Amino acid sequence: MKPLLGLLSICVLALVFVSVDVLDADNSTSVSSGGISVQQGWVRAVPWVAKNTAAYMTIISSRTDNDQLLSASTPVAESVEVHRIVKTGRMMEMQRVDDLEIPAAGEVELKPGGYHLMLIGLKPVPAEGETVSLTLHFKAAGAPVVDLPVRRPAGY
Ligand SMILES: [Cu+2]
Repeated sequence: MKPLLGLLSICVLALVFVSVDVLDADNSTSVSSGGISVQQGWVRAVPWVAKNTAAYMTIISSRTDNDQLLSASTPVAESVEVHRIVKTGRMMEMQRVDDLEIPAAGEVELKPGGYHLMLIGLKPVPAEGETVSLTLHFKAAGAPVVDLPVRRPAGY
C-alpha cells in the first residue's frame, strides 16, 4: 500500500506543477484593523497529501507605535506559526518567529523565501481556488480576519 501511495503522490505533484498559473488581479485581498492593513494575501496550493502549507501577505502599518503579530489561526489547520527562512551555511531552513515586529508607519512582507505563516496540520487540504479564512492576532491592532485565495505561486 505504501509504495502505491508514494507513486500516487508523485503523480499528483507532477499534475500540480505542470500547468501554468496566471496571477489573477481579483485575488488581491485587503482588510484593515487598528491602523494595520493586510494586502495581497494568498495561500500556497499544495497536493492533497500535504500536511502543511504557507500563507503570504503584506502587512502595512499606519500606526505611530510599533506593533507585533503574536499569532494567527484558521479553521483549516491545527496551528499556525510565523516562520522565516534563513540560510545556515548552504542550507535553507525554516525558523519559528515568536513575535513578528510590525514597525510604526512601516510594512512587513511575507513572501516565498522569507517570512511566512505556516499552516500546520491541514484538515483538510484547501483546494486551489478555495478561500481560507485566517485570523491575525496583533498585540495592539486587534484581530482582523483575512480571506485568502488558494493558488500556486506565480511562475509555476
Ligand atoms: Cu514554514
